[in-house]
Amino acid sequence: MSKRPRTLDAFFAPPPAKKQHIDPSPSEDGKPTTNPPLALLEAEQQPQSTHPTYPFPIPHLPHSLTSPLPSTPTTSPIVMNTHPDLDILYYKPYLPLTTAKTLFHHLRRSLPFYRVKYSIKRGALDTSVTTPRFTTVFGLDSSASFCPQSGRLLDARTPGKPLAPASLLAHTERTTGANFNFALVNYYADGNDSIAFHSDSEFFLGPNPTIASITLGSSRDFLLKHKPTPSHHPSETKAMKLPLASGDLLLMQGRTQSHWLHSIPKRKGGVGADGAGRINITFRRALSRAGTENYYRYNVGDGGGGGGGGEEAYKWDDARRAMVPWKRSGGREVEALRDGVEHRESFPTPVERLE
Ligand SMILES: O=C(O)CCC(=O)C(=O)O
Repeated sequence: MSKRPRTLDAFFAPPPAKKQHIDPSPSEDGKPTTNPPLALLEAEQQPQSTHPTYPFPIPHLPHSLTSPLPSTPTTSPIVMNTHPDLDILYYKPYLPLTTAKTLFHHLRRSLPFYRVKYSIKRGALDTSVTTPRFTTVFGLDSSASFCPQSGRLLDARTPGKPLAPASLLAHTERTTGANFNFALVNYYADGNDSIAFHSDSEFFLGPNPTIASITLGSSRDFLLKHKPTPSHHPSETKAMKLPLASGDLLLMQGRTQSHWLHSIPKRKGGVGADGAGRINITFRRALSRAGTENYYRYNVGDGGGGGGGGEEAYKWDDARRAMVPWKRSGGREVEALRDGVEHRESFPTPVERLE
């Protein structure tokens, strides 16, 4: 396997050029594509990213997958701005179907995921809740460069945790003109996984954050409704439904996060139409240290893979076709964990989220 130096630059540099494979299966337009079938993708030897808080090394996106990323989106976006405070560009699709499918399988196989636990007060009782989906976070952490006086981010391009889908992030920046520095990746294993109405108007993203949200795998409904208004606008009660499909991109911008709520409701009948589960990637831009640390703590814990109070890490098991708890074994993985424990810091209370 080719070894690359473990510098931060290396995380953003494209992997060395590989021979292109032609996939005989047709794309949406009936022509052969340059995306490799999964067996070939697996056979590719990919350089890997390591970080003290990764429970295992993470392979880069294969060159055969990133090189065909089109320089412009497949379609012009649908502009959604006729409702009050709504400002969304809906690229349907953003990625070709075959690229989205290969990316889905690669990310599900490569990334450590976590099942977030938090506690809420129900009457006098503290109740523990497990978020019904898998999540993981890449990008900035406390090792990034912040202004000591204001706490604001100085160097947005210095990754704390290297971004696994970095080339996709760069492509999304080129398409949308927005800047992002971290990614939340969600995996919905089946129709029972969901996220309740909430907005991504967290303090550390600034007042009107721009968020790019990409769907890979099964289609799921995405609901949008206005936050309560003094005039009880009908968009508060009648939710808008977008049937997000594999390869779609939603760019939520302007006043969308501060004035609207969104959700992925549970879906009857278990898995989606193609039986595959769904990955959602949201690219965001963090602006301040405290919020960034909170966000990591909330979504990943200490990233230690179940050791000493962090969230338990899960990894996709191809044979069992399910996420299984990641178990520590020997060698490099143990080293990474040991390093992770040494780097553990104390964090303030978790970011509040509506579940
Ligand atoms: O899965 C999605 O499309 C939405 C995800 C979301 O709203 C979030 O993670 O904040």
